[in-house]
Amino acid sequence: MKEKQISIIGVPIDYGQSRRGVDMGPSAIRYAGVKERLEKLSYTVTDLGNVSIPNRHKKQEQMTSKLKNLSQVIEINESVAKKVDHEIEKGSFPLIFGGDHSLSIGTIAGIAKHYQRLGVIWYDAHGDLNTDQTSPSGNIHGMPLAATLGFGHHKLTNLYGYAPKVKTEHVVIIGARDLDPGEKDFIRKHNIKVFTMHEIDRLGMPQVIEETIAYLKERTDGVHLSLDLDGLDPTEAPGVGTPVIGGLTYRESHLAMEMLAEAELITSAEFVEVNPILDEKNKTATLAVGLIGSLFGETLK
Ligand code: B3U
Ligand code: MN
Ligand code: MN
Repeated sequence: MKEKQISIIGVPIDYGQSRRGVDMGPSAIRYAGVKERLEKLSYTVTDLGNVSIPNRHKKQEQMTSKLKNLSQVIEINESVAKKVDHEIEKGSFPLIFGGDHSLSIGTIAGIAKHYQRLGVIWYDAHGDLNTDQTSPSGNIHGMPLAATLGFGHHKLTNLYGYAPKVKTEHVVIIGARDLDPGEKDFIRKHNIKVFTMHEIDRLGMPQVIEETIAYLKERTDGVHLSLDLDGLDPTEAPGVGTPVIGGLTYRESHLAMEMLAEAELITSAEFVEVNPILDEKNKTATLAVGLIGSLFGETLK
């Protein structure tokens, strides 16, 4: 990591999906000692607290579209974008904790305006490439990557006043194993670079990350890591809303983070979908903090 300043931003959003408890993810990650862990690596860490979340009871969503809680998701992500934008302006590395994955619409909106060609690594069991047309659930956490690439509901794609944020050829998905039919069509049509579990099993994580680094290094001028904890296997990360069997291991994931640290590729990052209510003794948040340590060079120092 080139920046020695890290700004932590919590986004306790749960409006992008249907299971309660993911709003406590940022607290769980803080409780697992993330700030101290990074300070030990001699970073200056500022915890900016949480972005404020509109009350569920005060503001009942009228179902104007099939997207669930659209107005709340928009409102929250506008403030996420603003906050992240401001921290990059100050020269700090934004490190965001979720909350459900719909928050990426806001983080990437705030980040991408600082780059000509922002790259994104999407570490996830899912593609999050649904649109309002293809979504089987209406849950916006299944749509943030599509929205970032300029596809889907115009209020999502145009968040923070511009679209698209990222080009389809600047994305690498790692760990996918639960893709909907519309997402598979999207991947084929736009030729998105995806390492499914099939490819990871065949090639091994070292080659997958080497290829990812080479691919993004030659095309992009900054890389955002969006890590959904459900990319990992549910035995190691049980505290997630939509676990999918057959995921990435603890060791593969640490190796991935260490290789990214060595390559000095990552310019912003988020760790999302931690749900402490579904967890076992804060195992998933503790795992997230371990991965953050590796991403910031713990094993190199
Ligand atoms: N693809 C499904 C399920 C899903 C997406 N992201 C998560 N689950 N975490 C959907 O609802 O779009
Ligand atoms: Mn996701
Ligand atoms: Mn996921």
